[in-house]
Amino acid sequence: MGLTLAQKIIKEHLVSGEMIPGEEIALKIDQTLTQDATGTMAYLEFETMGVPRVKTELSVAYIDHNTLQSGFENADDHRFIQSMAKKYGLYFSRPGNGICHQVHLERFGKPGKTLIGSDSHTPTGGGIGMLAMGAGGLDVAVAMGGGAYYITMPKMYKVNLTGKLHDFVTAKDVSLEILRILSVKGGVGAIIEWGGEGVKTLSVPERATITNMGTELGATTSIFPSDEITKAFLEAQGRGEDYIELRSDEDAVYDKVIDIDLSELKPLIACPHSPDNVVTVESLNGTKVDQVCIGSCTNSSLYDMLKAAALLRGKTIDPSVSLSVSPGSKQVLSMLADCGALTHILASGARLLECACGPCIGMGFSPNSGGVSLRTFNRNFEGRSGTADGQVYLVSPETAVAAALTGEITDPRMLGDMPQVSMPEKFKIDDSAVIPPADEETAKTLEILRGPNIKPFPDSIPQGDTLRAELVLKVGDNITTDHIMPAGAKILPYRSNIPYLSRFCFGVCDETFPERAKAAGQSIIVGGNNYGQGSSREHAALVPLYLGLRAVVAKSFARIHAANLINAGIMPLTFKNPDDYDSLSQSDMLSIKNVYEGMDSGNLVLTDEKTGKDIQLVCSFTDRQKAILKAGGLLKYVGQGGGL
Ligand code: MIC
Ligand code: SF4
Repeated sequence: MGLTLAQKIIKEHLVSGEMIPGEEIALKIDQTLTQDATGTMAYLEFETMGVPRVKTELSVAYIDHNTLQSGFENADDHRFIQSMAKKYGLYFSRPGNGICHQVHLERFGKPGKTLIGSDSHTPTGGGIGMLAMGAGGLDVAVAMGGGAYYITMPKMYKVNLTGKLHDFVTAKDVSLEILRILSVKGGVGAIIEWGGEGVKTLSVPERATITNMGTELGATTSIFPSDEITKAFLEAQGRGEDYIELRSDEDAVYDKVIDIDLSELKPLIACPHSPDNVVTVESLNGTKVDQVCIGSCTNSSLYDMLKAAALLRGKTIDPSVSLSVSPGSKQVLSMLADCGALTHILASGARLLECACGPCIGMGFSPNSGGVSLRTFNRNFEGRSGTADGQVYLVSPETAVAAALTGEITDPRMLGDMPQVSMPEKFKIDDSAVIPPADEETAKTLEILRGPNIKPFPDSIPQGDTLRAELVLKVGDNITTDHIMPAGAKILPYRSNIPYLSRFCFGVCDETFPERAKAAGQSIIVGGNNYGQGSSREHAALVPLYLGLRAVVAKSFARIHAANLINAGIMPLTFKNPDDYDSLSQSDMLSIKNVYEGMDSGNLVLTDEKTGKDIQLVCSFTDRQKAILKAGGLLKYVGQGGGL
C-alpha cells in the first residue's frame, strides 16, 4: 500500500510509535519557530531545562505580535528573546521584519522537513510541502532541546482539486469552502492533503493561504505537494537548493476524500463569529461596512498585496470606510515600494500598518462600536478584534477591496475586469533584519537580559489519586482560546506575567470567573464540543492552572489545547455519554476517585455530590501523558529525567 505525502514525512521522522491513526507517535523536529506573544514563556521554559544550545537544524525567534510597545513590557520581552536567541543558537527576526509564517515561508521553510511553532498557524509551511504544526510553547522548548514532538497519528484526508479559479475567486475562498464543508471541528485528528490536477493552478502564496487557514478546521496540519511551482518559488527566493520533489503515492489510501471543482467556486465570506459560518458574498451584497483590513499571515503575501494595489489603483475608498493594509514582511513591503504598487495603495486612502499581526490579534485598529469589519484574516471570534460587539467577517483581498471602494459588502465580480498581476522572477533578498546567533564560545559569556514584567510561571501540581473540586464554569461548544485567555493590545503585553493575566481569564464568558475560581481553590470546568479551539497559546492552560484548575470535562477537545492542558498537569477528560453534560450545573461539587486506576483502564467516574449522579468519563492518556500528569506537568516530568 502506498503512502500519502504526510505519511512519507512522518515515516522519515518517526522516533517512536506506530503509524496507526489514534496511536501516539513521536517525531524528530528539524525546525522550530516562536513568536513573541508565546515566545517569552517558551524561552523561560527552555532555560529551565538547562540545555546549553538548541539542537534543531534551525530555530527562529520572531517578533511580530507584540509590536505596539505602549509601555516597557513588550520592549523588555523583545530584548529578553533577542538575548536568548543570541546565546542559545537561534536566529532572531527583528520587529518589522514581518509575520513569522510569511517570513518563514519566504526565507527558511524547506519541503520534507518537520517544523513546529508556538503559533497555531505554523501549518502555513505546508504550502511548500513541509510537515508544519502548531504546538504549545513548552512542546517547542522541548523540541529545541532535542526532544521529540508527540502527537496522535492523524487520519489522512485528501482534498481533490479540479478546474481553475475564476477571476475574483481566490485561495481564501477555497479555505472558506472547505470550512463550510467540514466545519471548525471537521479536521480534528486529521492531516489535510491537497492534491489533484487543480493544485497545478495554485501558486505557493495561494497554497500557503489554504494551509494557513486549515488550522481553523482543527486539523493537525495541511500540506501541498512539493512540485515545479514550489521549485520556482524557492528559486525566486534564491533558495533553489532547498527544493526536493514530494508527492503522495498513486495508491495512497485516504480516510476521506473531498472533491472541489475550483471553477465552480464563488467569492465567499465567513460571518460573525466563526470561520465556518460561510455564505456567498453576493448573498450579503449591500450590507454597510465600517472598516476593512488587508493583511495577517493568511493574506499578506506580495501576490495578495499586488492584487489589492491593482484594484485600488486610481480609485479612492468610500469616505465611510477605514482601510488598513499590513504587508506580511519587509520583503513584501519593500517590493511593493520598489514597483510603485505601494503608491496606489496609499493614494486610495488606505492606512499603512507595519509588517506585523496588528489588528488580527487586536493590536490596534479595533472597529467602532458594533462596527462591521471585513478582514482578510483567519479568525473572527467574538471580541478578538478588541471591540466587544464588533462584527467581523472574513474575506479575500479582492472582496476586501470591493467593500473598501463601495462602503458595502460587494461581490468583487462587480468591479469589472480583474487587472492582471505578474509576479517577479526574483524576490528581493535582504536578510539584514535576521540576526544570527553568537558562536558557541562567545555565547558562554553572554548574559540574558530580563525586565520586571517577567514573573515566575505557576507551579503545576502532581495529579493525586482523588480529585474533589467545584464546577466553577460550564460553557458550551467551540469555546476558543480567545474566550479562555483573551489577547488584544491591553492584555498581550503581560504574556510573561501570569498573575496579572489571570484577571482577564474567561472575561468574554463570565467576568466573575477569576475571583470565583480563586475562591474555590481547586476547580473543574465543563465544556461542550471542540473545547479550546483556535490558538496554540499555552497561557490558556497556565492561567487557569494558576487559578486552581485541575480538570476540564468536555464533549471533545481541540488538539493543541488538550496537549497544553496535559503539559500544565491539568486533565482533559471527555464524557462517555455526551448527554451527561446536561445534568451538571455550575457550582456543583464534583469528585473523581481512584484516578490512577481509572487512567490505566481509560475510564473514570465523576460523582456529582449535589445530585449523587455518577458520570462515566473517558481518558485515553498514553503512558507518557499519565507520567506527565502524575509528575505535575511536562516541565517537572522533563526535570525528573523524562522527555528529552
Ligand atoms: C492567534 O492567531 O490567535 C495567535 C495570537 O497567533 C495565537 C498565538 C498566541 O496566542 O500568541 C495562535 O494562533 O497560536
Ligand atoms: Fe498573527 Fe493573526 Fe497570524 Fe495569529 S493569525 S499569527 S495573530 S497574523
